[in-house]
Amino acid sequence: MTEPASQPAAAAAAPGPDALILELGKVLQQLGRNDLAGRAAVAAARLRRPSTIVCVVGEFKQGKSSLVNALLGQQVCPVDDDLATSAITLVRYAEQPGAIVRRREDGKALADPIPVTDLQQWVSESGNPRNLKGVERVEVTVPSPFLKQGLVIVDTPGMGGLGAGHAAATLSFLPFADGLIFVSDASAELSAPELEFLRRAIELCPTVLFAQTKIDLFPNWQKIVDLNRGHLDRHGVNIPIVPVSSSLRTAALSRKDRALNEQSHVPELVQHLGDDVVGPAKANATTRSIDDARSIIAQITAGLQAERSVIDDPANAAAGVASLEEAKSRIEYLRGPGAKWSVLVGDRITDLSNKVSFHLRGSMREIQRLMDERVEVLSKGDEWDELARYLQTVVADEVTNAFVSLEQGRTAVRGEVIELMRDEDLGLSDRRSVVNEVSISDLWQGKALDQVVAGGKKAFNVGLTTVRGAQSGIMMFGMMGSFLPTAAGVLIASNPVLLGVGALFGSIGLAEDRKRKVAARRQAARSQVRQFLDDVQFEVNNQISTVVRDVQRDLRDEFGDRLAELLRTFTEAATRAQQEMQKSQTERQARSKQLETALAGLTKLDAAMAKVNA
Ligand SMILES: Nc1nc2c(ncn2[C@@H]2O[C@H](COP(=O)(O)OP(=O)(O)OP(=O)(O)O)[C@@H](O)[C@H]2O)c(=O)[nH]1
Ligand SMILES: [Mg+2]
Repeated sequence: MTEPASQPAAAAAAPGPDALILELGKVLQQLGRNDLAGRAAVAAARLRRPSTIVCVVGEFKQGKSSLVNALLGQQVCPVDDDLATSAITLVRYAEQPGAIVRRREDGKALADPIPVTDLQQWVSESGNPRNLKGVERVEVTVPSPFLKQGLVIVDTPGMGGLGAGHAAATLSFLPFADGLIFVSDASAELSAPELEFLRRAIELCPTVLFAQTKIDLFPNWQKIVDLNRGHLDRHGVNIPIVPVSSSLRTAALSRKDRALNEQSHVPELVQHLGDDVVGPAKANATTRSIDDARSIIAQITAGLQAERSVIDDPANAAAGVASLEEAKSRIEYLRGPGAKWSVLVGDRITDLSNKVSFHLRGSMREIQRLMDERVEVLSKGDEWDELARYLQTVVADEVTNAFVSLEQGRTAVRGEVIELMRDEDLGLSDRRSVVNEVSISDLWQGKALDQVVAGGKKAFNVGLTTVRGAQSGIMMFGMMGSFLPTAAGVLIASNPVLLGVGALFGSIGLAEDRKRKVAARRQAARSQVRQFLDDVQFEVNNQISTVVRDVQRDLRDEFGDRLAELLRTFTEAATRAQQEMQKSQTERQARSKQLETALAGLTKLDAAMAKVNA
């Protein structure tokens, strides 16, 4: 049932990136390098299925959950006239259907597996009124072919109602999404808040699509689409509008009715997702995977070349082996806890964590000050509502900034370590030795990757490109869950403290003659705001510590693994060279020939890969 996202161009003569990496995998197996073959397999998997996050957002009851189901081709997210979606739901591919509820109980983070059929009890207002169960998000896996290409679809609670709370919370994770489907039904034109949301969303997310839903229900839908096009143009929002009907799509799928499927326009939306979201993600994944594969080739080549130069130059064999041993001990040292890079990771990550927390504390204090000023002149209940919306928005902005800074900081630290690794090798490369033929420092590739930027985007977006998509650390380290500030989002969107303040003021104007009462209420409002800011800060700081711990561990693992591979490469080269030196000249010549062939094969493979990334 799935529509192919973007068909590759007609079969070209040159082998594609998949085939090249597959071939490299075979070579590595033959060389007995299971460790590197494993890394090549990861690169190949990323190529086949680059992870991309697409969020489905919109006001209440516009048909978001229905659209998610229509895209999936099965009823996964609960839909109803009165059942409002109340929790963020991530849907991704797996052979087996399943679901995990992530929630808090007495401050403890829980992850409970539940049957998919029980979703309604967790993600809807009726099953979990006022989120008493403390759900932060639900992660669902389904074997839907639509998701197989690596898409993660996120169904979100409707915005509105509670003020801008949900909108603000949703905006706070948009920097981490690759695409956004904004949903508004064809019953009416876009409202002012919807337009305002879209205007901000296009600054935070690279691809925004507008799905105008329920066109089966509203015969006038084309007129609404035209009016909305005008509104969007006037607001400078240039995004595709796709009119869709989830009901027609569902009917078409169950009746296997092709014409009806076209009429639902859902295939058009799928096409847009393929071209505008999955396509670019695939391109990024290809660049990364090929770069990874090439760094493997560089390393293997270095080992084989070192061995060959020892064999070919028996007079200098001892010196050759000695310099290989030196390379080994240098790498051993780098693997130890005292190595500069290891210390640097620890220091920089601590600095980063402090910097982000400090900034957050400062901005919360500033928000508190501004709020105090505004509360001082507050006189009506509905003014409070507006103020609360403002508060939620600025707080969500600061939470977004904190997470974006974390990811940008991670990228910077990684770049710095790569730089340091290159420098660490200078001592070796200065010496005239066989290992010098291939400098170890050349093996630290990947810096350029961190500087991948999308052309033509706004300056802010350029900074954000590193935090999302298949090339980002979030995906690389499987940290998507901890990076999406959903817990903070839930807190911002539906904070009982904030909701209480509205009631405090009521909707009646506060008469001057009740001055004392007014002062008391203002005082109460100020302390409620302080409580809210404290709660958010506490929650975000908790998440920052988790993320920082993960980042530090993953960076150490990444470079530790690379060093272990390198050590093995040079150890094996030294051992084999020594063994060869014991053998006859004919045997040595045969080995030299073998190495020459292997090296020629690797050079050819590398050249083909270079072309892919050119
Ligand atoms: N006729 C028709 N009805 C639809 C369509 N899409 C959604 N609906 C109906 O609209 C209502 C709301 O749909 P949902 O998918 O739950 O909307 P939602 O945006 O997820 O709602 P919240 O999560 O509560 O904000 C349900 O009664 C759906 O059956 C459509 O394409 N055609
Ligand atoms: Mg819903």
